[in-house]
Amino acid sequence: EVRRLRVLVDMDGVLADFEGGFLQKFRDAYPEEPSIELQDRRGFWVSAQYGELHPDLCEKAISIWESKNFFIDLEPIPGAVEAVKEMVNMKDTDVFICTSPIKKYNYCPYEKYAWVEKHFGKEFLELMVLTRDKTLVAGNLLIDDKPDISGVELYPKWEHILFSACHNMHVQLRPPKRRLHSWADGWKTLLDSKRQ
Ligand code: DGP
Repeated sequence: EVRRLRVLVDMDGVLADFEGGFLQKFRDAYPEEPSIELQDRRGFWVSAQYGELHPDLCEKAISIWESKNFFIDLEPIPGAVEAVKEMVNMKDTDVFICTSPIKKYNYCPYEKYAWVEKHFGKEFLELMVLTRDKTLVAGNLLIDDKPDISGVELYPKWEHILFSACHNMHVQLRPPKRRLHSWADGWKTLLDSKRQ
């Protein structure tokens, strides 16, 4: 008898380059406004850091990801598509794409499905989990770039692996919390460490 390993993979910042796509579209939309280089990003919430630059910039930032075609146009994170395609074909491994849509629902949920179909193919639509509360989803691993993941379940089943992103590079992890630095980092070793 083999226990299967269930891996939950986040979308924005892990599969899709939300930060890069945001910066490019923000600069195109507001060429006269200041913006934040990726290396200077701090904190998960983009709108919070832009709001500190100038109060008007909070809602201007939000207008970018609330726009049609923002999510579908995101570029894949380097190595992500190859890694996840390989992961789904691994023995005794189940993979789900676990993502929180923004609350303005006009485009985001539709475009997240369309993005997965575009970059992975129709079969991968079966793996989609859209939820605003990832603590409800049971899995062995959650690979996610958000440093603090909380919700109504105080004891989530998964171990959160922090996927490195421009905004979390300086976050000091509390042991035994672990990072995956990129898709070129040892994700197979990480999966193996959870198998028994
Ligand atoms: P997830 O990566 O699955 O936890 O989804 C978080 C979503 O929130 C993702 O689409 C990125 C987006 N996001 C990033 N910064 C902000 C922000 O400042 N405000 C809001 N409302 N959403 C943000």
